[in-house]
Order: sequence, then structure tokens, then C-alpha cells
Amino acid sequence: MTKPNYRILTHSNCLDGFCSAFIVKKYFNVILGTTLSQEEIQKIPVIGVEPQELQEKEVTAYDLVVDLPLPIENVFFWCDHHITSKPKNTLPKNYHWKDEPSCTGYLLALAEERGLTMSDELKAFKKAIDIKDAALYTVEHIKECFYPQKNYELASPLLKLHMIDGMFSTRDKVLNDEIFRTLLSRELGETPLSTQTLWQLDPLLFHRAHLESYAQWRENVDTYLVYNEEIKTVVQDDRKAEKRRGVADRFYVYLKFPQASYSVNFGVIEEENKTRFGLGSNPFHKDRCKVNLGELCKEIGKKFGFGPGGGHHGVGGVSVKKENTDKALEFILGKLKEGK
Ligand SMILES: [Mn+2]
Repeated sequence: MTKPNYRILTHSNCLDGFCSAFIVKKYFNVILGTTLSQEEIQKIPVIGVEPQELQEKEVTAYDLVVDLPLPIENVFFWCDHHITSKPKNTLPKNYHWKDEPSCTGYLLALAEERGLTMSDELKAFKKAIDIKDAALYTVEHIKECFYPQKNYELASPLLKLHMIDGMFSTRDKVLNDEIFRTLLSRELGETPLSTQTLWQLDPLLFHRAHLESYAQWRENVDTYLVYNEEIKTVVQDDRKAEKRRGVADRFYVYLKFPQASYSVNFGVIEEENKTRFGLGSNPFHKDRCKVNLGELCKEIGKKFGFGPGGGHHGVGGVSVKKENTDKALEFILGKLKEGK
């Protein structure tokens, strides 16, 4: 009998996607109840897929799909935690969905149910990936992970995960895919935190470059961030930027304006004649978020643009027609004011 050609399909260029694929590969026999050899498992390819591309992708009955929406065709195994993937019907065997902070943490819980002993490293890793994927940060976490530290020998698991994330979050998509795939094709440690083949590639180097890019970005947006006291919202109108620099540090506005409940950022994409809006809420004071931002984005998409906007309760994104930019902003601020 020929052996099945397993493949792992996961959320590309996403740390939770990376860690989910890592856990499935590392603990394959425990999670799936198979008896593959180490060699066979190491050969299983990992393929990064964007969530919106999944349905166009050809899948087989031997595919394992993690941190991605439910595929239309039957697959061998599916596991996700996104609220937008919540199944309407009961799921077949080997299909798993739960509202969990990270898909990685959910997979580890499944592995534990099936006999995996959670070591201290596995527990620390689970905690860190949950914080990162569900934005459960404290202000101290942000200061540690988004600003330079004196000493990296004492890096926490959370900081280490940020360094690893930096390796496939460069501005070169081809490079990102190559690194993502290569790291997962090599010998895996207990978790990414202790995977030698990964640390040999020096994640700190990538992290340092990211920290510099965050600093450049903060310096740039500092010239035009506006805080609206009445609706406790920070408005970042990128049309006011004289230059575009660095990489967005999405938590910065809440360090600069700790009293803020929401932030709204938007910028025009000239080639597509549209404006991309991002709505967020203060991650350190989740109780302040009274408006469902994902739902609001959905509404804006229908009203002013290209649809389909969406997201979660505390964060959302949507694109509108360029000529509707000011109307959309006014609408958003009105809704936030009402819901305050
Ligand atoms: Mn995820």
C-alpha cells in the first residue's frame, strides 16, 4: 500500500500559523494517532496560505489545515480558533474549532488530551503565543518587545517569539516564505524557543532591524497623531504624512495616549483608488471598547466602499472608495461617540 502524502497548510507569514504548523509536525503521532517515523514526519511539507486564498487552493484528503478557515473539500485534519470560522454544523472527526486565544495553544490542548505531558517549556511557550496572537499584552510586555533592551540573554519567551516572528515579517514576501518553510523543514526542538536550527539563523538580527523600523515609524507619526478628547480616540490620518517610514507599531498610540479608548488610522492607496481604514481599541483597557469594531467595519464596507470589512470586537479593518474617505471618517467618529 502506498503511504499517504500528508501536507500541512497553515496561515502564511503569521507567527500563530508558524507555531501551529510546528506543533502539528512535532507532535504529529500524538495528535493524529498515527505511527509515522521521525524521518517520514520531517519530510511532510508545510505550505503557507493566505486565509482568503484557501478556497482556490486544491486540497486533498491527506491535508492538515491549521489556523485557516474551514476548507470546502474534505481534508484529513482541520483546526482553527478564528471567530469568523465558527462552524454552523457539527464537525466530522478530526475537525476542531474553539474560541481560543491562539490556534497553537488549542493544538497543544488537543495534544495534551491525547497524552502529551506539558513540560515547563511547553507551558511557557503556550502562554506566550496566547498573549501574542490575542494581543493580551501588558504595558510592560510592549516595552520589552517593541523597544530595545539592554540585555537579550534574559529574553522572556514572549520576546523570543517576537524575534522569531521578525524572521518572516520582512518586507520581502519571497524571503519570508523561504524562511518560514525552511525553518519548519529542519529538525524541530520541543518548541520554537529551544529549536537549535532556528536560533542558528540569529533571530535577534531581524528583531534589531524591526526595532529600528518601529522607532522610525513612531518618529514619523508623532508629527501628525491627533487625540480627540471628547470621543477618547486617536486619529492617524496618513494623508498628513510628509514621508512614509518604518514599520507600524500598532500599540504605540496607547502608550502615548493611555487615556484613549480607540484609535482610527487610515491611508490612501492611490493605485487602487481606495482608502484603507484600521480601527482598534486600547488593549490595556479592553472594557473601554463599547462598540463592536468588526461589525462597524462591515457596515462601513457596505456603505462607503468595496466591502467586506470585518474583524473582531476590539479590532477591525475595511477599505472605502477614495472619494468617500472624509465621509467614512465622520461616520466612524460619530459611531464611536454614540457608543461611548
Ligand atoms: Mn491565529
